[in-house]
Amino acid sequence: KILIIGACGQIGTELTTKLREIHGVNNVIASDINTRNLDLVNAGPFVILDAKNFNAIKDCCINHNIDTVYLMAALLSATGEKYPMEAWDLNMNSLFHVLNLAKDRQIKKIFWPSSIAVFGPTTPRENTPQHTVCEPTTVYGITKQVGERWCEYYHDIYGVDVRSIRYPGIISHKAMPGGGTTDYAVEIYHQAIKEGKYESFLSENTKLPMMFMDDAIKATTTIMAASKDQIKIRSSYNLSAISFTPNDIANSIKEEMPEFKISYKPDFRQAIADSWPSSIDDTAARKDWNWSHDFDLKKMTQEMLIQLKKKYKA
Ligand code: VAH
Repeated sequence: KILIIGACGQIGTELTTKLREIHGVNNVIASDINTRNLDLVNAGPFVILDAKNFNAIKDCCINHNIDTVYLMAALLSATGEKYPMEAWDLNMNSLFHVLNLAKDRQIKKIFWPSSIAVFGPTTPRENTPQHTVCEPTTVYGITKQVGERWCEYYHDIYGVDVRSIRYPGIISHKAMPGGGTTDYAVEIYHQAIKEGKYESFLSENTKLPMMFMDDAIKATTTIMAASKDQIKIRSSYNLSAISFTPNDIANSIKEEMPEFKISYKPDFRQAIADSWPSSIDDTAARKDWNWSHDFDLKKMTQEMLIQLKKKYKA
């Protein structure tokens, strides 16, 4: 059976739904530190689980006959800068717990998300290669860079089947993101519907790698369904779909809502965004396990506005 740790988060929420569609509701145990998403809690098996508690995770895996874990709990880039030691504690110890359970053969397979945050100001910014300089300047990015090193080590030394992808910024309408730097690209759609305007905390020409949630979920289920010999990279795969600036996303909204207005007031997250690449080379993922994205900016904007109009008009 499958355990999702951090199931109530932005990705966890949609990953849980998709995995239940694929594997059957009762074969996917959702878990989080609290019951902040009641729809999810009531949609299938759910347990309260602290990702920092090794014995709690181990007992959960034994009690529910878990063989695969998706570890989706983490403090993201903006929150990590406010609470560095908490971000290190949660992001690293939760990973060690599941890696050690796999080393002890308590579980068989792990998915662990990395991020474009592993790259830093000295990384080539355009079409960032799979293997390149990674000198992250955020706590979150440091935890993801070190986490990748440990994933590769546990695979090479202990034969642990852990798989990982470097998510770009992810845009979705079902669950809000929590404390990221790319969150502006989610908030803008909500504000467009509610207020017809949005004040962006990133400057208008801040180009970042982004992806619609459906593509992120597709990549996650695809890499986990691939055969072991297809997975050539055991640190984490670059993954890419679209790259855009706040100005680009505002223009794509104006095509659907001509009266929409955007303004700019960069805050502390601008420095985080400036340390990240503008676009990513994901040739390896496309070659090794047939990755391809479906949503471009126009299609994503249309889908986001349709779904959010339903949500706010409901
Ligand atoms: C963040 N959404 O902003 C996350 C992600 C690449 C960005 O890691 O921190």
